Amino acid sequence: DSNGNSSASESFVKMPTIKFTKLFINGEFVDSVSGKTFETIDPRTGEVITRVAQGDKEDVDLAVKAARAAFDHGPWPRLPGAERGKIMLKLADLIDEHAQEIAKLDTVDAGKLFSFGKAVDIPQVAHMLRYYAGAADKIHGEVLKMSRELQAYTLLEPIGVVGHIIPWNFPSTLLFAKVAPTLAAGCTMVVKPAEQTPLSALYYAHLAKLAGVPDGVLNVITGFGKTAGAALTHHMDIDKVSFTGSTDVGREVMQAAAKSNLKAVSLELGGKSPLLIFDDADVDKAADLALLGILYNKGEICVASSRVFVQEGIYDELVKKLKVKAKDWVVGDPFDPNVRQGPQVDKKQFEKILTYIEHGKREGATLLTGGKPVGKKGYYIEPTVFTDVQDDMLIAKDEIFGPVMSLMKFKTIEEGIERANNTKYGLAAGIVTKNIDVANTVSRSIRAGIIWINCYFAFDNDCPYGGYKMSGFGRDFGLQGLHKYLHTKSVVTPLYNSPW
Ligand code: TXE
Repeated sequence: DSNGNSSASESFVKMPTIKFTKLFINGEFVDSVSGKTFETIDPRTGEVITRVAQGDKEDVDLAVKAARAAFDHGPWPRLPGAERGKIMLKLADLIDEHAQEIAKLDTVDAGKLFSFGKAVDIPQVAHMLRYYAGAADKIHGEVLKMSRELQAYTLLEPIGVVGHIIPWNFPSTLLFAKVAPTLAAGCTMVVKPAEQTPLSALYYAHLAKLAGVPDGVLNVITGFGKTAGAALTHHMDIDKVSFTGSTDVGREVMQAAAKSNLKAVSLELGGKSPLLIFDDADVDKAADLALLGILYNKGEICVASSRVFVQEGIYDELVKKLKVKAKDWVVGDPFDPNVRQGPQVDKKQFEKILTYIEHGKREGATLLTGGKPVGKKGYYIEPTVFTDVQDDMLIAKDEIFGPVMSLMKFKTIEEGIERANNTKYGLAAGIVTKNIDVANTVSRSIRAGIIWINCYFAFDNDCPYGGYKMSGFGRDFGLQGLHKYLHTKSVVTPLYNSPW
């Protein structure tokens, strides 16, 4: 049925109808210039879902040309903000209407929980469009009080043609965290979804056209990072690249920008986020939070709480709880409403995670629970918890991006802060305590872009979000997520008839 309760209805099909598999350029679905296609795989089974057009440099050139023309001569940047907002609101309504079909696409492409996608992720995308639609007619500069006899004001102008490079872990949310503010700002864009999850972006392109987004404003090039992605970052006619993905590729994106036209860059990269649980915490709740922090979206989330620091007074009790609760965490078909964890996105990610688990064992950490694949088919991994983890072990330092928790013991607040900050990353952190002084001290001492006190992943679209240190720079979401697609222009004129 429409809730995805397959047991309640025979008619619910655990597979979307695939309608769009071609590149979307200048308002049309087209084959790639080379005619090449690539497979997109269902991580539940390892089987091919469909083949999708494989875009490369020539296709990116065509898409950038369309986006450039739409920016330089088209209506989009010139429309009153409220008119852009109206079209965005229409797109939001269409997305709500199609939520079930889109959620299915992300489930078979990425292994994401269907019921969650339908009830949370896709509605969040619609809400994001409404949030930025409401801002589209409130983009204005300021009047400056100059010390000399000058009058000056600032104009906020769209930055131009934007290239968006999207990862596979949140194919919808992370796509619209970029697309929605770019639309509101009056920019035009070329989007490259991840090769693992190309399907929903194409579906959204179709809905954008239906909503009235003019041709050339939103183009989608499906394809690989080293070809289509790199063509965007090296392009001479793109004004900004907004990237979410691995830290290694983030470095390449900056190099490409530097070597080409010095396009603006924003990067949202990896993390190794700490969760600090203090002695005064409710142990049961803290255990739930710690598990959610690492197992939500199968650990494929850049803000996952992959390093859990527990104060010594409650360490043993927490370990006991985690062992029981991790066993109750249901892994299986992401269409099943009782399942809490679907398959990892692909074979590469699956193998990477299992390799890290082997490292953890070899380095001397204690495997409390999990550690093995689930079933014989697909890319499922047991919720895995390591105790006795040392800060210098690989599993405590690298982003694993899977359902693998590292548990560490600490004594004092100072020690907790120091060890939590002992990482090259700085994306998120969590604190569990009833002591407000401890919460305030820790939240101001951790170098990370978002801090959760007595919660984890608590989030809404108006909350800016991004990295410190090697987790990148620039913020997605919130009004900061809009301003990164705007230029500030100062306009100055003499106040009186002065002899300038
Ligand atoms: O990421 P890539 P991968 C981390 C996570 C994961 C690891 C590897 O630790 O295990 O990265 O994942 C495009 N020029 N995160 O290999 O390669 C690519 O096509 C331009 C954290 O899948 O960074 C895709 O669209 N683009 C992260 C996007 O970059 C390139 C989310 C991300 O892929 C490119 C994902 C190139 N040279 C992975 N190479 C987060 N911050 O949430 C690849 N791409």
